[in-house]
Amino acid sequence: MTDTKQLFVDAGQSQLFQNWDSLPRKDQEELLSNLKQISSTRAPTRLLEDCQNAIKFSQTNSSSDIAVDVKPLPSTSYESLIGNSSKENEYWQAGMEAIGKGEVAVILMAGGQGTRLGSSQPKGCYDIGLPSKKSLFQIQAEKLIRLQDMIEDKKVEIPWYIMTSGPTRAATEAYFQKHDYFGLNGGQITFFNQGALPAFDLNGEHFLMKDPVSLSQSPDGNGGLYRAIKENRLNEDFDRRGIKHVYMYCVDNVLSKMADPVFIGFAIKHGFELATKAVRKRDAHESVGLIATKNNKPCVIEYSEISNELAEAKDEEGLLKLRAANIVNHYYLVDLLKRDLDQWCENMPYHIAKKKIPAYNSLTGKYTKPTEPNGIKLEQFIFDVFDTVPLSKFGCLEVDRSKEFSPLKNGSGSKNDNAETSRLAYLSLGTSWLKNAGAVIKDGVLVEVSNKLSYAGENLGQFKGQIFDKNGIILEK
Ligand code: UD2
Repeated sequence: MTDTKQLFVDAGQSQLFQNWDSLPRKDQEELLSNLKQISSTRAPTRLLEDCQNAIKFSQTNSSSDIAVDVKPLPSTSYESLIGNSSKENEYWQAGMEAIGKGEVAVILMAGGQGTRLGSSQPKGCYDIGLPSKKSLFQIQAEKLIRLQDMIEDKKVEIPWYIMTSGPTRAATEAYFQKHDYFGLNGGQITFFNQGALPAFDLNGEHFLMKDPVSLSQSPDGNGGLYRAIKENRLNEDFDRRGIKHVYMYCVDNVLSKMADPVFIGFAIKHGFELATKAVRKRDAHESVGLIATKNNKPCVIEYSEISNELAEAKDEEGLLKLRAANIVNHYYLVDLLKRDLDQWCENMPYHIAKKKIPAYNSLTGKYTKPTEPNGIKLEQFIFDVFDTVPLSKFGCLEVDRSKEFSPLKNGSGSKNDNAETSRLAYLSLGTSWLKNAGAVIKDGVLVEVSNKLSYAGENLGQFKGQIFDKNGIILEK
């Protein structure tokens, strides 16, 4: 145990042992065990180096993105479904064929703590105010159920891997158990944890302490998915189940098309190893990453790291030069995950977020609840591996925002991306499906169409001619 102490002292962290002699033996052991657990994933010197690199990256990045050669994706890697559904059926068939052969799995990233939303529960449990009161998790489960039902002549169970973090794991798992997995077979759902990283002081030189025996830690970002796949040996599980294609998505998007056969078929038909979805950016400063190329390699420039200049840059038609908004919907060929996972885990950069982090000061023995940012949290971004894939193997499918993207990010009373906008987007989409199926919807009326009944607007012919003249109706299977 003393070499753990030495490891941290040698890394300039003697502040952790300021009160060592006055700590009871059990607290000394608890502190060392916590430090050993952290250093077993990454040496303290490496973590401090990562933080310094992230600080440098944040200082240079937004000013330099004009300097590097940033361009929209070439047409060979970009296709739009907006007003162009000619290929949609072909992609749908290819995707459904893969799902029918049991080759498709879904990975959900649900480790975020939803601080902007202000909810203490995991985001997936959130009730966005639908007449049915269904949560995001239930809506996502019901889309899987409908998709499984559409596979003819055989029972297919689409494996659903749910990444949680320390703060979201117990509540998430308990929620699914309480609701008996919303009608799915519990055996097709795998919960796994992403890693955590210590927090640093503002100049990145010292780890912050949470209390006398532990460091302040937070989830390692959605890019922690790759290390979590490795640590939880998911690639072996994919092999056991014969999975070849992974659909990965973000918990807070109520319109996310679980295991989307069109998207998977798009990647299969083009032989893409990695693919992502995009919607048209709403305005120059929407909080979304922008899918582009940097020095001819695929990339996403995050909203928190882009210069105003580049975010507002227009092309010769007066449109935003970078308007392919990332919606955290990605496709991975499992062979790519197997081939590149280790180097991704080794080489992915860290990004900094300056936060107000409650901390214990070992010098004064006092706890602080800062009103201004007092520290740095490091995180990895899931899309930081895009540049390791050649453009010929990378695809981006532009989809209709009204059908596929309405994120729940902000608390009530905010301008957009909140429970109200999510609720309206979900109800409007279901109502548009009914109209297309020939139902008569009175002006101003919204109908909730359960995804167990319809995945993307199919299977609603029975409502042709039916009149819907009041709100609050729920059409269940
Ligand atoms: C994400 C995208 C941004 C844009 C926006 C649209 C990234 C890095 N940024 O920004 O480009 O697409 O969404 O809505 O993807 N998560 C974890 N573990 C973590 C942190 C996050 O699982 O440690 C999950 C989180 O539960 C959510 C997703 O990753 O499902 C997005 O996370 P976020 O809300 O932190 O990302 P945001 O909105 O800053």
